[in-house]
Amino acid sequence: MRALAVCQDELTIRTLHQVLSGTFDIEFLVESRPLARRLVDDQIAANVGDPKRVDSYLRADLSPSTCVIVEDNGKRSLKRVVTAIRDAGGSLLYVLHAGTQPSARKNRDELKALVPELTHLDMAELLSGALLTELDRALTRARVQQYQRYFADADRVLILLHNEPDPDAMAAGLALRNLLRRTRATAIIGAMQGVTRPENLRMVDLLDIHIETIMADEFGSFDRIATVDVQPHYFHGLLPRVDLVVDHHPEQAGYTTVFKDIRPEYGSTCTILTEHLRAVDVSISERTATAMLYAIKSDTLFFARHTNRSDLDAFTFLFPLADAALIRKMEGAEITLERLEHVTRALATSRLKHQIFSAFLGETTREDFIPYTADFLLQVEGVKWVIVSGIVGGHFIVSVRNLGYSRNAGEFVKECFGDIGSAGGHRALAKAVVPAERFRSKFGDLSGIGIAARIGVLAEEFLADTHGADK
Ligand SMILES: [Mn+2]
Repeated sequence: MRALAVCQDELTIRTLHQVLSGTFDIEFLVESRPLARRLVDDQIAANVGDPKRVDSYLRADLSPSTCVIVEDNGKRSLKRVVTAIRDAGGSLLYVLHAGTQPSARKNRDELKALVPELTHLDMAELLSGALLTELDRALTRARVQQYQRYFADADRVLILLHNEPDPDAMAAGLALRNLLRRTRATAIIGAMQGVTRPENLRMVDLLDIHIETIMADEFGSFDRIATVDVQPHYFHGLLPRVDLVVDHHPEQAGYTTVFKDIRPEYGSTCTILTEHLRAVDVSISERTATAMLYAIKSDTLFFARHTNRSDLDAFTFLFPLADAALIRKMEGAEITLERLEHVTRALATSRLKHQIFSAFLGETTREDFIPYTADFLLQVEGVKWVIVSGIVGGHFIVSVRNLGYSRNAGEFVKECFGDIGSAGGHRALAKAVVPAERFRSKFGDLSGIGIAARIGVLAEEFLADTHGADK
C-alpha cells in the first residue's frame, strides 16, 4: 500500500516514517531542499515540491487508493493543499494535527466539504492512550517492586484465600506466588476451609493446584502473610495484621497491612494481578494464565456483571497465553445431577408471586447447593427475586439473588435476619446464616412450604416498602 505524507516538520516526518514504513510504501513531500537531502541520506523517500500545486501530486503519481497524510501546521494554506490533492485525484485523505492548536470545527467542516473521505487525526489523542498506560504501568511497577523486596528475605510465606476458594482466589494465589518468584515449597497457598464445590474441585484437579488447610494458630509460623481476593477482616480478628492485600472487594476497616492494592471497580482480583505481572515483565506460565483467564471469566460471569475496561484488557492479554480447551473442561463441571436434584426439590416447596420466587430445600449436605439453586432459578422467565433457604449442620441458610433495579438484597437479609444471625451482601446477592433454633423461635415451627411462603411474604413487604427504597 502506498502512502504520501505532506509534512514539513522533521520530528513528525521521522516519527511517521518509523511507524508506517513497515506497512506502507511511504514517501514524503517537503518544501525544503536541505531537509529532503537529509531525509534521503537516511533512506527516507522524500521529494521537494510545492504542496499547494496539483503537479506536485501528479509527479508523485497519486492514485485514489494512495493514503495521503497532510500535516496541519496551523497555516491558512491547508485548504489550498487539500484542494490540490483532490484535483490530482487523491481521495483517501488524513489531516494530522500535531502540536498546533486544534483547528476550529468550522475549518474542519470546510475541509470535509472539499474531500468527503477526509479523516482528522489528533497526535495528542493518538498518543494519550498508550502514554497513560505506560505511565500507569510505571506506577504499578514501583508498587510491585516494593512488596517484592519486602517479601524477598522471608523463609515462609503464606498466601491466604477466603473459605471455599473460588477460581479468582486460587488463580490470584498462583499469580502472586509467581510475582514473588516463589515455589510451592516457599510460598504456601492456603485457606482456613478448603475447596468443596464441584467446579472449583475440577479446577484444582485439572490445574494441579494445592490449597493447604491452615489453622489460625499456624499464622504465627509464617514470616509474611498476604491475602488475595479477600481482606483480613474476613477472618474475624484472627488476622489483625498482614503484609499485603490484593483484592477487588470494597475496602474494609479493622486490620492493618504494610502494602495493599484494592480496586473495587475491577471485576476480579486476577485483573489487578495481571497488571502487576505485566508491569514487572514476569513470564506467566500456561497454567497460571489459564487459571487467571478462567478466574476473570467466572468472576465477571463472562463480562455480564461488574466489568470494566481493565478486565477486558487483562482478558485479551491472557488469552493467547492460556489453554482454552482446558477452560472449556473446567466450565463443564457447573451442572451436576446432585445440583439438579436440589433445583427439583426447590420446585416442590416453592412460592412464586409478584415475580418473587421463594423456596426451601430442607436439610442438605453442602451449603453451595443453596446459592447454586438460587442462581439457577433466577434464570426462569418472569422471576426477578429469588430467595432459597435450607438447613446445613443446624444452621438455617438464606441465599438471595435478584436482577438488580430494585431494592438491595443485602438490606433485605439484614432487616429480616440481622437480629438472629449474620446477614449481609450486595445489591444483587446476599446471604444470611442463622442458628436453626433461633429461626424457629422468631418465625415459629413452620413446614417446608410454610417457610418458603413466609420468606416470600417478607420479601414482598420489603419490596413494597417504597419509603425504604428512597433511602
Ligand atoms: Mn474475586
